[in-house]
Amino acid sequence: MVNTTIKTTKKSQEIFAAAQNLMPGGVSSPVRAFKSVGGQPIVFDRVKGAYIWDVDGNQYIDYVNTWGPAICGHAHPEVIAALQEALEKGTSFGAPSIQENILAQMVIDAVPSIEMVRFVNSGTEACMAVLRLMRAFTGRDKVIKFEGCYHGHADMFLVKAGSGVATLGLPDSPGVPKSVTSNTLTAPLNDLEAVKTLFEQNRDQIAGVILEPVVGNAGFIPPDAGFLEGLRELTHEHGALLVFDEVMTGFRVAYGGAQEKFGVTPDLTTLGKIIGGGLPVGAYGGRREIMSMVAPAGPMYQAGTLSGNPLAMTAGIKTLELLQRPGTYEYLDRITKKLADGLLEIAQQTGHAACGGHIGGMFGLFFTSGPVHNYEDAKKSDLAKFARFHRGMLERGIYLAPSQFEAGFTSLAHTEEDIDRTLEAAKDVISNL
Ligand code: KE4
Repeated sequence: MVNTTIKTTKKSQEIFAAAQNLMPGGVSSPVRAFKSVGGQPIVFDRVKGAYIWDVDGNQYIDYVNTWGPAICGHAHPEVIAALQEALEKGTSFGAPSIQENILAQMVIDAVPSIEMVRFVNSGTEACMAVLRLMRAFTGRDKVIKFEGCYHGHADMFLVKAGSGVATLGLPDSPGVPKSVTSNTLTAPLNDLEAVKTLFEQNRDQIAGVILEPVVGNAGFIPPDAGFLEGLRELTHEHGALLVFDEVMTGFRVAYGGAQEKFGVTPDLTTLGKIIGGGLPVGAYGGRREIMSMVAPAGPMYQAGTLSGNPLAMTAGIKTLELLQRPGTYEYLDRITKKLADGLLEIAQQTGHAACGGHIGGMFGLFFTSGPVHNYEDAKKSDLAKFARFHRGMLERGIYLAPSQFEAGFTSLAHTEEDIDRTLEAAKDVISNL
């Protein structure tokens, strides 16, 4: 049993205080600042397997997994060895490499919708490019996204989610002109009628529909039965494209992603996180006739200095090789189910309104009776209680995502003992919430 008693976080506090003078909010990405759960973020010193060590020497069991990529466990020895070998050959080529061919073939073999793929450097880039491709292929400008879904920080996706029925997007962030988001339509998740209405109101103007097939960015919200199938039918009927943003779910909920798990094949897919094994990567891919529009094969322009970086490709190749080993997803499902069901049981047995669940190596817990079918439902959860839960677990050496509107992640490195330790800490924390 790992000893995750937190002694002091003095060094974390000193380093984070200095960081705030150097970088906005002291972080390189907003969610890391712990704004929505309060308290100070811990500063990582190193990670290995299922564990984090902070700069004060405290050890934590990690359920953020660097937001998904570390599905084989942090710093897997085989990934590290492959990277060490690749490093001897240089850090960047800016030219074709065999590694791109190898990873591209693995992605094509794994993901049902992908016949051709383009590598980029982040999920945001992948989603930006796939939106341009949807528009280029259909000649239409409008796109439907869902409230609470996150597709990176590109202007056209930063849309104020209208309450209730779908609305024309209004900028959610300063600096995003209305002209950019006016073509972004929104609908509540799991609401096929709202999507039908949008198609009727914008006949022949909608290039496509993009969604997280299992939502992780509004907390964990799986698709209702028939929802994905309904979107597939609607987009076919209206000559629009269906795009699964599998940056988070790709290789996480199944080796072939949510599209394999649910048996619904989109026209285009975005990927990221796991396929880079922890190094910067993104990708978009789909039917050959659509991807053939991408420059230089076709006229739709998209480029990147570090795209297809040999180190990211190497880490991705080794990670997918590890994930192909027999029993991977059965193990992930088993330990994640034990964790998610255990947390829910503890919350409900101690009288808290709670709901949640898991799919593959992804899980979530809301402090609301639920059920949570969409972002509006998710926003009804007790955010203050979640913040206290997060803080209590952190103080007991359990590192959860610092926001109610994020999913949790397990890895092949998490043991039954780690799960038992986590549930033991949760019993202590939740009973005192
Ligand atoms: P990146 O640009 O952060 O690589 O990917 C954007 C993105 C696109 N699509 C989905 C479904 C995603 O989950 C993400 C990024 N996920 C967040 C965590 N929910 C990244 C963490 C962060 O923003 O710091």
